[in-house]
Amino acid sequence: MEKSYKRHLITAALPYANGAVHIGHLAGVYIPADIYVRYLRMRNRDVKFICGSDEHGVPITIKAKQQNSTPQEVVDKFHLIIKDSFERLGISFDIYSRTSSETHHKTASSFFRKLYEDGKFIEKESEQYFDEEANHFLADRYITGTCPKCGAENAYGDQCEKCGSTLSPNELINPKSALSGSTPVLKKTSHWYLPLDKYEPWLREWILEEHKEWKVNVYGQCKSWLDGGLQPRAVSRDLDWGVPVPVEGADGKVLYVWFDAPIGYISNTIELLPDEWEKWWKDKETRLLHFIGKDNIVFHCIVFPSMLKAYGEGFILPDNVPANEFLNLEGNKISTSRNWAVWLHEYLDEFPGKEDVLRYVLCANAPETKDNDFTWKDFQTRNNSELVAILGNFVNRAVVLTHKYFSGEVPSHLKSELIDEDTLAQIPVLKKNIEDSLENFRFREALKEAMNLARLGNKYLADTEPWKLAKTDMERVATILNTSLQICANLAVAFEPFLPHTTQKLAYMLNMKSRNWDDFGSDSILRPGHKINDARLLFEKIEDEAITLQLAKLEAIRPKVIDEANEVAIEDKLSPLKDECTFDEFMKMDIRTATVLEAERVPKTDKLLKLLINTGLDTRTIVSGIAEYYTPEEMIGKQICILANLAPRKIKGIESKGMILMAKEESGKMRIVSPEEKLSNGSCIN
Ligand code: B3M
Ligand code: ZN
Repeated sequence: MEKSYKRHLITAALPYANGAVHIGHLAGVYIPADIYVRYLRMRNRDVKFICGSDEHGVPITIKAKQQNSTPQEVVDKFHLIIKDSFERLGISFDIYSRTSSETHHKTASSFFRKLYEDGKFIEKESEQYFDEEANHFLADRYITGTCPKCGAENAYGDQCEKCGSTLSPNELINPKSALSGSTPVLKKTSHWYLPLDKYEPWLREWILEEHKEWKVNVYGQCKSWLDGGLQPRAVSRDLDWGVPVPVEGADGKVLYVWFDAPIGYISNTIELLPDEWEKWWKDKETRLLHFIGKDNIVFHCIVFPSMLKAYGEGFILPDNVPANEFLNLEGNKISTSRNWAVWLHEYLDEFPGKEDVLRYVLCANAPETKDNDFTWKDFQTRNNSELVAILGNFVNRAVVLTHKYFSGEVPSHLKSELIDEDTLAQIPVLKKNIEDSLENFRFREALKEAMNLARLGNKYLADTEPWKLAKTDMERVATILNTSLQICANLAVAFEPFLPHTTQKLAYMLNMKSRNWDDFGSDSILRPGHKINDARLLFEKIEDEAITLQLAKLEAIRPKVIDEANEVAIEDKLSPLKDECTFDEFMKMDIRTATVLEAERVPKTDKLLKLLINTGLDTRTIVSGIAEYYTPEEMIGKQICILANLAPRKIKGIESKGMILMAKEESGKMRIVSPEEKLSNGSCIN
């Protein structure tokens, strides 16, 4: 926050309304964003916190199919669950709207329309998978197949969940339609593309030169995307759920969800501030920040900024995109489909009044620089030995003793000793540390420093022991309790961004009418004679039973999750035997010898070689993912074996006819398979 901005526009990733929110989402996105926003508000900054449900996209249509309902019913249900659970947790959005809103449809539609009219898109015909049984084009997520990178089955057309690679449907081996299970065919369709490649030089300059301060994980991901070369990206889809493409003759086409969703940030701002939204999006004195998870980096750092740039008319760009890594649960990746998750709405029902415990644990353990693990044991320990034993205990002792010795009135500072001054002098130091950490998105560190303030109070009471002095030296007791209450008042400010329910209780106990960040650091927030309210416990111990119950819930699912993990482990060594195939099925495969005539790298990829080969029957092109193992020069002249009757596939726009046989070792090393002695091209292998 070095530059001083007039206002801050903070967005948090729009959750997909195809499911509820779990602890992974919270730790990665919503808790850090909320802490930051509450901090800015405490500092009297002009800030708006924007979010809403992402209600388009294929996952929602898939969910509707699975549940035998409609996409609208799916989003209606989850929008409410998500909105309500965020509210209960105290995530303080200024607006939580939804992308099915009329405002959003209008905004996204006119955004597209302007880019279209300004000639910012290219229109391209391509071949896309089509399910002939269902009579439907298949979006990426509707196609599953074998991952070309790691060999995992059931990779999606846009991503392999096992190895994390971004894929395009044409790369999948043995594609299958998720609608009917049939093998899809390629069919021509026309779509609009945003030519990201044109924005590459500008993006390089803007990110790699001007935003070196971005988090290492974010900067690194951007750099690798940019170094890999950007390609035009389709912004429309053949689908019947979404914002219709506002162009004549585009029936059956909608905006790609990743085109419309980020525009949702704008639409929701418009809905919140119909008359002054433009100043929030176009005035250079607005600081825009996107809080997201690591899987959304490319969309927020590369695609959306390119869209805004293409639009022109002075849209600001994000000043920072503090993305987090992932949170695991009890040693395994959170899996929504297997229910390996802690769902926010369930937590809130099962742990009433413990909203801040979850906020605390998820912030203390946030996956800021690497993936982290949530365990129920750690949850219990942090509650019992930190929140209860340190923060709660200190506040309770200070308030109870004040009632006991001074009938609930803040006593005066009557007799100072060095320890009081030394203790109070620590507060501004801790404040400075909290500010520095927060401003650099180091929320765990900031929370730790806030906790150190409570530790300071505890130590002070333990060192001064006012309960022992009460018989002999009431002036010292008055001073000690005054000092302790000042620390309590500082805690009510320091913890506000992190634990808003708790600080509200604390402020009520201390009878504080207002809390300002500017007061934080002061040794006289509470005036002598000020009346405080009765002590109430801020936190309760969490017993083993509650934890056992949660663990039992997970244990019931664990076998499934473990099976999967084992499968992965075995596959990592040797891939399991495939399903049996009949002699006839094998004989269908036409495997032959061939010789490489020409070889070159496929531009902008690092794995692919384009080979021209002589099969004896013809000369043809094959694109193969062997560039990591062979240079083009090494390949020329080599005799290889190919699956000659594999249906042609387009890879990076090149038609590839056939597949080269390769042997792959456990370690990942690959070698081509050749006959022991050179044979004439076209010799059959069986
Ligand atoms: N709904 C993906 C996600 O929740 C997506 C974020 C949209 S932000 C514009 O990971
Ligand atoms: Zn994979």
